[in-house]
Amino acid sequence: MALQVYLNGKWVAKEEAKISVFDHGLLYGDGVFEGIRSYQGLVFRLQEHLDRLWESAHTLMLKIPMSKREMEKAIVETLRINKLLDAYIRVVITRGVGDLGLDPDKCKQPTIFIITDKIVLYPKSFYQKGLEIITVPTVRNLPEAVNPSIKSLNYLNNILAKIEAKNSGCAEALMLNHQGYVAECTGDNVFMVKAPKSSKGMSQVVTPPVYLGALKGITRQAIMDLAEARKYEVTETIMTRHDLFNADEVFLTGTAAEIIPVVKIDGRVIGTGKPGKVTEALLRDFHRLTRTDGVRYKIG
Ligand code: PXG
Repeated sequence: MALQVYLNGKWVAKEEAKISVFDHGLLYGDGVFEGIRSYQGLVFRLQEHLDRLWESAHTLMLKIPMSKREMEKAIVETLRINKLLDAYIRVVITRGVGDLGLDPDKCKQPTIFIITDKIVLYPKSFYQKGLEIITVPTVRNLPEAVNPSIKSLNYLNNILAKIEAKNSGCAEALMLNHQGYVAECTGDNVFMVKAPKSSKGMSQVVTPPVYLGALKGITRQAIMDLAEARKYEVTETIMTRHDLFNADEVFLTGTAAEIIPVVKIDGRVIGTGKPGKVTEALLRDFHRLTRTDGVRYKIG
């Protein structure tokens, strides 16, 4: 059976899952989305993803015409119909069909769709050897212009950065904010690890505060919680490229990537040049968490 897509309250075959060329999601990037994972029949942090989706929509004054509970049911039903236990879930809400003008009030009905598909994992070598990333000229959107906390359909800022990274032979870009502080990567948050300050101390796990221009990542929060459980010193601190260059470990977090070690930034080797112990411990903890924590569903 062809993959079934939830589209405005119905399930349709992938080939039939089409939207209007007058949809403002397409014409203007006017809409919001979430990327969610399920692991062995458990949807990871679904409530957090729905909360963020509703918050993004609220800021855009886009009223989602269903409740979070109904959305949860629609997501789980889509997974069941497609018999997917390990899945990537994309939930999209657009402003809907309007005319050829910006005015969102002309759009009477938001478009809602849910795609569930097999998860495409990053190459194993990223995790084993670590990633080389590069700082790109495109700065992260100003929070005062398009706040990076809104997970909107406007991803050109990130796509420009991704193109620049790939032009330089890197798979991921480090993005700075307009003041030159580290913000995040194109689809992942950034962390650094510093060795304990004293022999009795614990490793420090540091990530930039979201107000500097980053998405409040759900994986980011999970990692901060896991790092705290390990008694690491966890802080949200402003940081520069210099801080990252001189960190003992750097890693990225995101729904698709989970945790990816970074071993080189702008030609500078990070730490030993190999994935670090703290990164590996947190990745193990995260894998355990995804197998125990989530909204459970059954197929068949
Ligand atoms: N920053 C940005 C700009 C993102 O888009 C993250 C950080 C990490 O957030 P989460 O909540 O996922 O930990 C994201 C999330 C994809 C893909 O297909 C991208 C994301 C999520 C899922 C899939 O590249 N970005």
